[in-house]
Amino acid sequence: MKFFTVLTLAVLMVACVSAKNYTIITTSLNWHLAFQDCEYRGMQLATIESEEELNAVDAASKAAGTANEAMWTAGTDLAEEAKFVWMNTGKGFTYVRWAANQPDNWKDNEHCMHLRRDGGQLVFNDVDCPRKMYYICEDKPINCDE
Ligand SMILES: [Ca+2]
Repeated sequence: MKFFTVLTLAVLMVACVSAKNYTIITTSLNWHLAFQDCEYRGMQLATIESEEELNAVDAASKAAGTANEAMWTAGTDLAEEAKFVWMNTGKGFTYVRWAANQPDNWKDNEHCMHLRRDGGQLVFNDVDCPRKMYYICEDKPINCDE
């Protein structure tokens, strides 16, 4: 009995750290509507917290046939200029791959973070939040505390 309890806990712990499942949504929306739509779908706008996760997004965008499209993530510095956080976790960026000379807050009006492809590689850039583009939803995290 104890063995199975330990086994079950081990399985749950693996589930808690399992790779995120990213879905590319090929409807062009502004950042707030993209955030809202991922929630409506039972997911959340994507967070990218490691190179492995960026690689997973890269694979998902290629699989979706949208490799060269810009895509919203949940990154934003709307609340505090130059302090980028993931809106759905409240956490600061732990991994970044900014495009050259980004973030530049161009015209003092760029507060939402998207991914674009520079030289074949997905990179981060800050752009104006009302801009419409594709976006990435991810499965909501499993609550490991329950
Ligand atoms: Ca920018």
